[in-house]
Amino acid sequence: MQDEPIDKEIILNELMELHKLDYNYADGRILGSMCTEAHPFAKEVYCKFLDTNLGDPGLFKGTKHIENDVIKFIGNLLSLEKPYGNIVTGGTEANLMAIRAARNHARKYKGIVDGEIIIPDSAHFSFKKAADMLNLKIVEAELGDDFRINVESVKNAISENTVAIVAIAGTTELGLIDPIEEISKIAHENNIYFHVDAAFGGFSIPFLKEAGYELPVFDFSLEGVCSITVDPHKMGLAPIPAGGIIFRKKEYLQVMAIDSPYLTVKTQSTIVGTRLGASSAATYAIMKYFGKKGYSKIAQNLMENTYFLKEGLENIGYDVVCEPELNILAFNHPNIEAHDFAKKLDELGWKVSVAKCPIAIRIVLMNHIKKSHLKELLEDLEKIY
Ligand code: 0PR
Repeated sequence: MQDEPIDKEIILNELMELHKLDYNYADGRILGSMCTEAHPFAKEVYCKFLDTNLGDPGLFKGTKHIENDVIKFIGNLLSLEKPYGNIVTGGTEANLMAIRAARNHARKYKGIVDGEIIIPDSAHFSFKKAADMLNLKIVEAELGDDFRINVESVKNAISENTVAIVAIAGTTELGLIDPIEEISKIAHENNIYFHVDAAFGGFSIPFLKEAGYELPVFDFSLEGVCSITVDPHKMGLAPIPAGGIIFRKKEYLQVMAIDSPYLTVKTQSTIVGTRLGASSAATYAIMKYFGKKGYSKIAQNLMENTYFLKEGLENIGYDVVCEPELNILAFNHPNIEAHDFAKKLDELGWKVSVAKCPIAIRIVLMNHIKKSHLKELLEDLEKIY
């Protein structure tokens, strides 16, 4: 750091030069991201709440009220009348809170010391971080031929040390929904905590279902579901960072409570201490601004784009890995290995990612990818074929 102060304009120029190195959502070239450009109104609200700290909610009662309202809005969307939870930094922190709640609950009420969590092979790597931090053993449940969790495999994986079962509503790689109703039943019968990771699908499945799409049940209407991750900074179009963790019962927060004697609240259940109120305010704003109708329109439009890309790919001759259930599409070149294929696309400016299970190019059709971008992409793909 230099000794003397520097003029604002010089600093800003320097920063904007570096910012130019970043890819831009608006260019439509970022094809593997679950985040997208936040709505301008959400960003405006975000800036107004930048100094609020929900780590000490007694000082920011209005913003705490906003967070509670957002949890209520999201919980109600997920068929839960009286939800508990927090707006956190993202899906990773939300999943970590869920697994911590499950571990602490099992420790307190069942005396489990060496806990295990059952996660599908398709689970996001955040569960591996959670297991590492919480000292839990991971037991992986296999996927079926349809790339969804194999229910028998879950049953077989249960042991006296199981503290949680996890299923996904909108898998990271393929956007598929696990058979959550069946797993909820198994979890409930065995009195095991059941967490649903709907970080990606939570802000689209409810709206698509209402619009007539036939999608499976994944929410709190299933009695076995104890918590759900839903991220506003993915399909919710809120600014980063905004993850959501919703719990069915207050006791899941209580088993994580740590004394915070000198704060305005005497216990804290979140992992983070000082934490942004801006994320809650921006999520509140964008949820009110869009309403169910607005989100429904976006979700349907993204599904139409997904089908448009699928048809375009199949017309050229590419192999689509599976019928898309949400707005993620995975495909392969008949002769070029996926990583080499991704490199070729990168040279043409397309930023795609490669799924591992199965290995394939994966495209997340977010709001910044317009039909015109897809047409350009298909033209390039036709040349490579
Ligand atoms: N759960 C699921 C199902 C996810 O897909 C993700 C992230 C998480 C949890 C974790 O969420 P956070 O990243 O908010 O903590 N899925 C994407 C991934 O890691 C996120 C992403 C976003 C990746 C933008 C790339 C990118 O450019 O693959």
